[in-house]
Amino acid sequence: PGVKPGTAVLDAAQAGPADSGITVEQFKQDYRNKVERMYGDGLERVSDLDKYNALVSLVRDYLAEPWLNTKEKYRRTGAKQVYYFSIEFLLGRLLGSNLYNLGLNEVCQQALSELGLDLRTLRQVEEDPGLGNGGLGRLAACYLDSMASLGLPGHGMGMRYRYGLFEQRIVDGYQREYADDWLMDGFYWDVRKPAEAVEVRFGGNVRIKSNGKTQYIHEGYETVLAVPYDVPVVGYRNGMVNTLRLWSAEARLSEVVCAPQGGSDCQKAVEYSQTVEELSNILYPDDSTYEGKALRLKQQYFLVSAGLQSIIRNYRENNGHLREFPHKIAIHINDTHPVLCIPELLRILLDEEQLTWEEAWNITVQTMSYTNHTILPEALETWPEDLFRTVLPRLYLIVRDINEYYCRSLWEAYPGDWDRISRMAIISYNRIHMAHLAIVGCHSVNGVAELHTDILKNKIMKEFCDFSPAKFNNKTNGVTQRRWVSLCNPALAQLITDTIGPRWVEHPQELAQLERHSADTAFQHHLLKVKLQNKVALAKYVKEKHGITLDVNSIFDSQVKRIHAYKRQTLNVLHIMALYNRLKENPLLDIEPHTFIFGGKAAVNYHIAKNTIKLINSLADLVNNDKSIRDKIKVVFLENYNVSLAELIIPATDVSEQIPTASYEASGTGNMKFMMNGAVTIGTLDGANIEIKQAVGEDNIIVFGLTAEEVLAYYRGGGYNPWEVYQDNERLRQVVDQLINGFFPAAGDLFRGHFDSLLHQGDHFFVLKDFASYEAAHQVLDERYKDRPVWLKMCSANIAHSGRFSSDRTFAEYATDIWHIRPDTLPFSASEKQIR
Ligand code: H2P
Repeated sequence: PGVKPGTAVLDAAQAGPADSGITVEQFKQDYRNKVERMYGDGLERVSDLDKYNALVSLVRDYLAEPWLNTKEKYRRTGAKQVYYFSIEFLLGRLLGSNLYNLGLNEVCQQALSELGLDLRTLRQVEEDPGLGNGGLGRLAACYLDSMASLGLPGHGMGMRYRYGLFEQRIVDGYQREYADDWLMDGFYWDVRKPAEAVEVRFGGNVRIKSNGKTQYIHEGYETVLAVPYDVPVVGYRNGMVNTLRLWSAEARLSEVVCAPQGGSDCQKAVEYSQTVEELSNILYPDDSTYEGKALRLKQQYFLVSAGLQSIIRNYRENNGHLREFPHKIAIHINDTHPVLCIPELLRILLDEEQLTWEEAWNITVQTMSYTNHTILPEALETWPEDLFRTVLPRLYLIVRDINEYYCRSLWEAYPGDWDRISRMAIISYNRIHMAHLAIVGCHSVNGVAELHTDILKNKIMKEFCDFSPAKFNNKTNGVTQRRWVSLCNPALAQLITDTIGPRWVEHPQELAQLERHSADTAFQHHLLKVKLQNKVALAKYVKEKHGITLDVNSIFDSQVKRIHAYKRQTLNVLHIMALYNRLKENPLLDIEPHTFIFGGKAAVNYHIAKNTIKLINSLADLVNNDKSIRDKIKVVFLENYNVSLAELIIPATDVSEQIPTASYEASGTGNMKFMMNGAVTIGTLDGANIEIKQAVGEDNIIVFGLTAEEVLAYYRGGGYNPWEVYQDNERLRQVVDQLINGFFPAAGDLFRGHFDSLLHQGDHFFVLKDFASYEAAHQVLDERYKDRPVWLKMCSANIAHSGRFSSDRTFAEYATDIWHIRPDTLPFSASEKQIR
């Protein structure tokens, strides 16, 4: 409801040559025809939604041929295909990116404008698809863009959630969760493929039949129909269109017999269909109950089983025996959610293809690879053995066998070392450890930044790494410069192209050429103008949506990401409180005016994170309404952070807050997006921040706080004493006390949980410990900002050295090192590259 984040429109020059083969005249004609055929009405009489839908439908028509050609070509060349399984794909709006990648943006903009329409307005009609939540899902979406743009035969496998995660609304400062009804007006990008639906089986029992060869007969199961919806993934001006396949759970009601006496049984059938559809209703259903856990497990199996069945069906149509499978197919497991791919592929190979265990196991391991995205214990999924056996009885037996074989090999390597074996087992203490299963069943295990991979290898997964070191490798994350610069910040993209030419869009490492211009006054002047223009756009949105007036000449300082204790939004808040206190003491204090921007969702059951949102909003109320500080600082929490909002915030930001407790943030990807848009990072030495520092040099980033090594050393020693820090630092003591002493007049005891966790529960995330150095880092930042040429040089250096953080680089590494595929071997001919 209400105001939706806007969209930038590319400048004509930046859109590059019109290589689509479609003229403005033709586009206009096609578009008029499309509207008339779809709605039986003229362009002048249909709504914006109709206009948007017709435009999507037209773009789909244009990309149909390259989509078909790409599939044909894969068939013809027999190229090895990669399938990226992920529980999330945080796509963002697709109209802009598809037009851009098709090379149609300029033509479309011109055609619409000649028809009296505005592309920007129509792009805003699009709902953000509710298919993801945080960095994990957005990374998967960046990878889809890079795979297609690099010409790699790589596809996504995901879920089509009816209601996404949730829509966040802020009511009286609190997060409230509403169903994200993103499909309400339809989703015109995907194609439903009912003929390719497959059945997924749950529950029942397994009968073992032994006449010479042991057979496993699965009986008494419940069947759910998995219906695929295919979304085209358009490569950047290369004629390639890959596929993201999204699965939806349905019941085949036509096969449920209604009793002749009618009535109630039909009612039951409808109710049954609702329980079936529940499987694909929501991303990360609440798992605090047994039923919730079962639903999550079923959802994961649903994705995996449907995805693998369709891959194998497709493989069979084009290939011979499944022994060749790993030479033709690579399956990538994004985090632990799709780890069931391993036992499910084994099940198919053993029970349906009748391969021997050894054959089936070798094929599986050679096919599968796994990325770990976090070391947080709660995210390394485990399932109660009983639940697993009940929901997936055949897979349970397979996992038990894998565990037995594996433990036997461990026993051979470490005879008598029961402790080690039980720590490394897949099943131990009645739980099934999905990360262990992933390590055992994949030929490659990678972390997402150098430090993260080191921590996996030397701490979290050390024993596994000692046992099979060759599996472990690092692939530092990346983001696509096409969405995260060209599309969201067209003015900056234009400036870059004017300065170094257009090749950076496909060869982001060429951004390094900007370094030569970073001290150039004219370049700096333009950069400043671009930033200001983006700040004005964000300020306009904030005014319309939240009624808050922002000072576009202040420093825009943003922390936008999931709300989590380790990401330390609380540290940011405490620092703002201290700054506010200083201003109250001395209203003439000479500080740069600041706008502190927050955004992000807290998980539904994560109470302290939800209270952090309330804390930020309480602070915003206090600060924004206090005339005595003369607007020196403002605080805003932007509701319902999503990709579209990020596209508005990131280009407008001066300072990028990347302040997790060192060792916890596996990589971060927001840090890369901000950097590409010329923001300066204030951050801890964690995740990819370390590599950003290496890339930009220490003068162009502001680091503070404990290192990962120091944090881990404290943990080994049993933590630290926050009381000492609290006693020693008066400003800190003041803000910590203010959490509970009535400073937030209406809050009562609301923030006692924060207070206690900082002082009485050992401050697990070192907020107090890092406070002084964070405050000092902010002071350095202010100093640098005051000297505008120095600051702008820092901004330019960040853009210039962001090429390494392109997902094109990351994906080329995955392709070569893990999947052993090369960019499409037979490039499309010039005529094939045209869309018509
Ligand atoms: C996670 C990690 C990030 C990482 C991202 C992608 C799970 O994302 O925490 O450090 O960059 O995966 O690898 P997030 O916290 O944003 O949900």
